[in-house]
Amino acid sequence: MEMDYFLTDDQKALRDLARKIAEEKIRPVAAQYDRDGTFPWDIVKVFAEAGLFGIVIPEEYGGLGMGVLELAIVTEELSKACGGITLALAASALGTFPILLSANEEQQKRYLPDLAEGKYLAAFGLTEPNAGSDAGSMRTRAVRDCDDYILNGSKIFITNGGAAHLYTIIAVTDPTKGSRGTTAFIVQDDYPGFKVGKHEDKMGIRASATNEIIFEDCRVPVANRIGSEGQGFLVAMKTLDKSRPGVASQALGIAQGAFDLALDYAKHRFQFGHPIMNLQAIQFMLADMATSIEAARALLYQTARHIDAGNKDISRYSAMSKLMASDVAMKVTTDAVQIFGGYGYMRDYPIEKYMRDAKITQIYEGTNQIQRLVIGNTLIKG
Ligand code: COS
Repeated sequence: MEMDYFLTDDQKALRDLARKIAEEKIRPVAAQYDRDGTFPWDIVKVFAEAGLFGIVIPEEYGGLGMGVLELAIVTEELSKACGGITLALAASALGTFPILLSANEEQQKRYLPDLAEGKYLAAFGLTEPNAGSDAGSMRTRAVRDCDDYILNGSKIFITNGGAAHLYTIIAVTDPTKGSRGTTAFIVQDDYPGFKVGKHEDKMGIRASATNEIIFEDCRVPVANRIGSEGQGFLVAMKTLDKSRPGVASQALGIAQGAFDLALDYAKHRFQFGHPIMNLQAIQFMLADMATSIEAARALLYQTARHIDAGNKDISRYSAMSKLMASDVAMKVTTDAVQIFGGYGYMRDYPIEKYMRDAKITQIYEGTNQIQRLVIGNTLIKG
């Protein structure tokens, strides 16, 4: 029996819906998408029809009006089948958070209904070639010109890049003020001067689009500025505080998916005259895997509840949940490959993909070293 996390009937129904989509729609095509590295538009349609793009969007804008916990539950379920395909949904939520958290009513009215419907996808643009962990050192410039800002520069490793229609972009409006001189914008892909650059060929999450986004004198209306000038870094940090549990849930789903396959394999693989599950060496590995997965889930669900309850100072727990779940995912998927032995290393078997997909969760939305820094800073400040 699964651990009882005291989910409501609505949360259980959403979990079951996501589980059904994962098993019926995603699992059968996961290996093909991994091989081809193409974007899963057919699955995006399934997500949209199920209303999943609206999970965290208020009902008044056509969403389900739910929270970080429900988004985590769905992301986890979908990621059990494929952590890459799931990102089309999770990265759109990441791109939507700045609008949800910091945009004005007019902007929310203009954009949230279409995002909730899944009519188009969103993406988040913070990272640059020379501004990764040191996000505050970004160079993309936004210069005011009457009723527009003119953007120049580029953002890299943008998840949903090229697939999304809406991009929440952080750019420098006052280069003398460091991170306090940055501003957030909603940029549409049909604005003049918006270009999609290099498409990345990745180790894992290959069904996810990762692209460079280039701004060449890209005109963005002042009406699309989120908050006031100088608040860009804050918008980004508040976004990451809400979205990092999403990475944790992706990592958790990848770990659980790999564990389920490894457990099944251990029960059916015969060596020395009996299933390898009878060997304590294998049992102990699976016991450790199951324990660490459950611990990561408990921290994630409690973090999500803590955030959804409207508590302030959520950075610490958000970072902890991402740190723990992604480290668990890497360890569990590596051990799962080990249990499969030589077969596990072969692409004919589904397990090595989980290990490749897991790695990014320790890196993006802040490396785990940055998560420790964020946690450490909250410990210093008390
Ligand atoms: N919530 C609200 N405010 C925050 C905040 C948060 N979570 N984190 C930082 N701030 C504020 C600080 O309080 C500070 O405000 P003041 O200027 O008023 O003092 C300001 O933002 C700058 O903070 P800090 O000095 O800590 O910034 P640093 O440049 O040292 O960087 C880290 C902080 C490392 C945490 C930040 O750069 C970061 O998160 N990097 C990783 C980026 C990342 O996750 N990238 C992934 C790509 S996005 S998918």
